[in-house]
Amino acid sequence: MCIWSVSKRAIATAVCVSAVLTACATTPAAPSAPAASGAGASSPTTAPAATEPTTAAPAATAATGGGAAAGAGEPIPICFSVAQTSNTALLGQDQLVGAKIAEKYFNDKGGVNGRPIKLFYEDTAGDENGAINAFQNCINKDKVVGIIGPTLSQQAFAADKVADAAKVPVMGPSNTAKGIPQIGPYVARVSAPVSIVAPNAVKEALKQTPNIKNVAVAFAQNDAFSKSETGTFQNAVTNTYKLNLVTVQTFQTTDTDFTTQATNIINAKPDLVIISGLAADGGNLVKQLRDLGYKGPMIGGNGFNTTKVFPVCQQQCDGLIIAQAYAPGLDSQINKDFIAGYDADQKSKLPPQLTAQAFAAVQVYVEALKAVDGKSKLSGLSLEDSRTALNMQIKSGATYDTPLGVITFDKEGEILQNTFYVAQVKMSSASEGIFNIIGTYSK
Ligand code: 1QQ
Repeated sequence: MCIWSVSKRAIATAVCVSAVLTACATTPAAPSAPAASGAGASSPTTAPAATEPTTAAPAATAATGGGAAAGAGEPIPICFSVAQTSNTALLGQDQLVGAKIAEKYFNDKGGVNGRPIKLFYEDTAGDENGAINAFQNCINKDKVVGIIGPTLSQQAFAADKVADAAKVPVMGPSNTAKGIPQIGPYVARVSAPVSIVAPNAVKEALKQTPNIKNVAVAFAQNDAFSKSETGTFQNAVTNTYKLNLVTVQTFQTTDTDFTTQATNIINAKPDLVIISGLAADGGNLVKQLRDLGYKGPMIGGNGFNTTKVFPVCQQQCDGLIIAQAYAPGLDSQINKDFIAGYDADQKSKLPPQLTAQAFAAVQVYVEALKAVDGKSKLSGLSLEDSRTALNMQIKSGATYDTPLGVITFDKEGEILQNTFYVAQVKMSSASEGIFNIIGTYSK
């Protein structure tokens, strides 16, 4: 259903209603749920420069004492370590909002069996060294029971190893590349892999434009997630849908001029363009492709899953198709509570995917810690034992009713999630738009 049912009507703002209704006239209806996610954005096209030092911190060592083991009434320390600075902050800002809403929400509900949680916000900036430094602060300075972060898979492949070696649980809030849970036994993720989520976007594009034959692909070759995602997209194009891959263009996440790639793509005369990059680079490529005259359908990968991309590609974001792991219309109490928290904080009832995944990551830690504490009081466990017990609990097969739906984790820490979505961007101005849900895929 594209139009809100009565129970969902409360989550449509006036500006979004008109955009959704316009989109309804031109796009197929989603089978069930949600109409749209992500309200307008007003951020600049580039995030502030990194301010955190990137020099290597001392090697991680397993901290002893304090932390979760401290007095029964004391807060339980958890690290929320994502990109607050650098271009990656376009994505990290969404995550911080979700974490802050969750921290307040779960503490208002009594925290972990009466003990509040305290989130330590360590900035990873946008690269591997930033993430390693931040994780070392979490482990050795903040002495947390577990870490949520980092923003990028590219960072996770470096920093998660540090946490794993120190036997500190890591929950990836947005790491979607192949191989993340396999980094080590203390790693898990709440962000479903691109290998499952991304192909739905190709299916939706073919539904809208059945005569697509020739496909151009572009990806950021210095980014692990983008390389993983383009592999999935290229496999869907050539093997699943037997389409022609007419050109594969590469770029760097730091690029701003995409004249060469856009020209090469247009010269290859594709019926569909698929881009795997991050928000700033990917958004600029979309804009420059349109500016140079490409008029056909476009798919953006998970790096576009933020309203912060709207001021980058501006009106030219319109029509972009993006697979998502969250939709605001999910009809559950926890999702309604999450949306109410988002509305109170952001004055919008359409939280984006990264915000929902961050909330879910905090929720999983709170509920897993409650279960651990129920078996043997955290205040009686050493910090090391608390970390190990938290990790074991996450991988025990327990389920969590989150805004992403009911989820669980396999023994390797891979999320098992049932429902995914495909959205299409509908811009209402040069900087404001919504993700209008056009497809729902349940396993
Ligand atoms: C990854 C991603 C990013 C684009 C999410 C913010 O999926 O790095 O794995």
